[in-house]
Amino acid sequence: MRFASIGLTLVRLPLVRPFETSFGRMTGREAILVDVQDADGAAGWGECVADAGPFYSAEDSATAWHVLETHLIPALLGQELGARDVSQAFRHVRGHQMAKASVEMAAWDLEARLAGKPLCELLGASARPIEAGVSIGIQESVAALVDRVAEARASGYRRVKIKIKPGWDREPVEAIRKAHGDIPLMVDANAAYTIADAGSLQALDAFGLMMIEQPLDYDDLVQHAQLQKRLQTPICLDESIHSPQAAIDALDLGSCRIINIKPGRLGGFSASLSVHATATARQVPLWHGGMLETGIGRAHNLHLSTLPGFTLPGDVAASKRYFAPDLIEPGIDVRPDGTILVPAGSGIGVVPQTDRVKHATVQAQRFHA
Ligand code: OSB
Ligand code: MG
Repeated sequence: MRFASIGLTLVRLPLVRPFETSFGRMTGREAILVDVQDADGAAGWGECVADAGPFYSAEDSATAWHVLETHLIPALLGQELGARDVSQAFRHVRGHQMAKASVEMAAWDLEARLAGKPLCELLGASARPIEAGVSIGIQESVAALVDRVAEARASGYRRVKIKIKPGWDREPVEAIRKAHGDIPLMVDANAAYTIADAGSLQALDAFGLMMIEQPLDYDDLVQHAQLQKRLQTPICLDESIHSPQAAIDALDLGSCRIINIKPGRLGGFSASLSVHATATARQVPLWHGGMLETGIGRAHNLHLSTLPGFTLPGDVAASKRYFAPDLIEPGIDVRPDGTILVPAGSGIGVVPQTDRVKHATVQAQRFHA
């Protein structure tokens, strides 16, 4: 495929409910939509998962826009490349995985559309229903949290993840176990603890959690390995797995027993396929993470989730939990059995609604070869 033009559109959407993690409270979501077009005007879509501030990782929307405009888009325009080669074309740029992933994933969508195939087939899998989990933010009270878990269960979701931080860990977990029994339950700390807090994390061993996600610092592997030795509950790494090599290092060191794959965090699908290969070769369970994506990024996530190594329910929930309305129509929905169908059709199977994008647009620019 030849990259004739690339468009960037920064959108800002209100969230249906505020989402609070140990790193902050989000009431809206920013995203850069990327469309890559060939000379005939066929388009592939991607979504940059960087948000307004550098709180989950070092990137934000402004750094992503800058790196896309100044370094990544010029490396692609006019080039004849397959989707598999795009990440190589970005090798000279260090870091900025979310910016890289947004355009790399758009290239995968375009290549699949040009081949008339669903994206999951280009990725080496085939459509299957995806087991959906929910991620529930920190609430104003334990009672409110217990109610949110009840709603998620009533909607059919296959597992519940709650956000924790020091002072909001043992009590909410205990309350959920009391009210909801032995449901598949896990916690995500988003790097809120230090190794000195090992005692309060060990206290969670009593509750039979599926895993504790990213308890320690966002780039740490060594202390996670020390902590894992002291915990019965498996550690799952999210933030720390920023590259295929980090996944290898984490498993060699014993820093985690489960990995969450987010293509945005890893720099795109090629890097995600590499982590998938590493984990499946070592029989390490995988699940697909989420970044409060609009329907565009959500569709990408569902296609990647069809790969066989994704054995645990992912953070792939229905559109209506995030945006009303989503940028795509119809939105993505969860079925009563707690699974989500991969959008059918070629590529990711969805395109954004032009009027909704226009309404949400903050800034837009198109670059030509
Ligand atoms: O750590 O998994 C995370 C959302 C934004 C940033 C980081 C994370 C999350 C979530 C929500 O947990 C996942 C989702 O529902 O999209
Ligand atoms: Mg996480």
